[in-house]
Amino acid sequence: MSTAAKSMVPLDFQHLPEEEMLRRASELYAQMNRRRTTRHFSDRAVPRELIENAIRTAGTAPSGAHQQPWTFVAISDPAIKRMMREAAEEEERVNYGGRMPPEWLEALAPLGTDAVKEHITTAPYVVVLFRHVYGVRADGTRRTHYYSTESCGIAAGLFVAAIHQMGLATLTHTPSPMGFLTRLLRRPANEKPFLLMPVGYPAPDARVPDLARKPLDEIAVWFEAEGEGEGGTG
Ligand code: IYR
Repeated sequence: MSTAAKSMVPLDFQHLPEEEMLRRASELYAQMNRRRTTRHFSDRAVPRELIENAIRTAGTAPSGAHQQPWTFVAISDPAIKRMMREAAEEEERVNYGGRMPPEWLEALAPLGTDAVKEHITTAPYVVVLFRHVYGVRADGTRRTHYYSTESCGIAAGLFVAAIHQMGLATLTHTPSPMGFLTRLLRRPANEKPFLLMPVGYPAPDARVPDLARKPLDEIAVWFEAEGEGEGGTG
């Protein structure tokens, strides 16, 4: 075991019986497989504590050199949400009006998206994840960040899972370009907008595209010793 780390503490790890492991694994899969991205939100209020917990969960993500290169900005102020929506829609009108090539528009057609971003003002919370492209030391000098994109991707995944698990809905929205978020939310120069996520209850009449997920055999490849791996339930 490496002894290079300055201070190490014992790992707090819970060993479970295999049956229990299988039960938890399949329950989480079933629960996550019920998650859908929706663009139709209700304006019903959401307690701030729920958002706080989702951000705490996202903040448990592993990160390059444990630099935790993320800031979550949670907006419920209607005036700021309105400004965000206006700026996002301005960019998206350009995107849908020709900045996105035909192939991209074709790929999006089944999702039914357009330049109208009502979810930004309807959802009670909008959470914007900012990626710290580099760090800033106390003396103002820059500190290199490692794998900040991967780290923020993982944190975003945990956030999405947490929101779903608590019984709320979210949408991973990437208005492009996102520079207006830096200005509107007054973030420092080392932070780049990564993802915008409205959070709330789905609208009572929320609709989603009729999509299917790839089955396991299309997303997984195995290298195993002869005779291994036949115990799975497919
Ligand atoms: N940013 C645009 C377009 C868009 C792009 C992808 I890739 C999507 O999966 C969905 C939308 C928008 O938000 O409408």
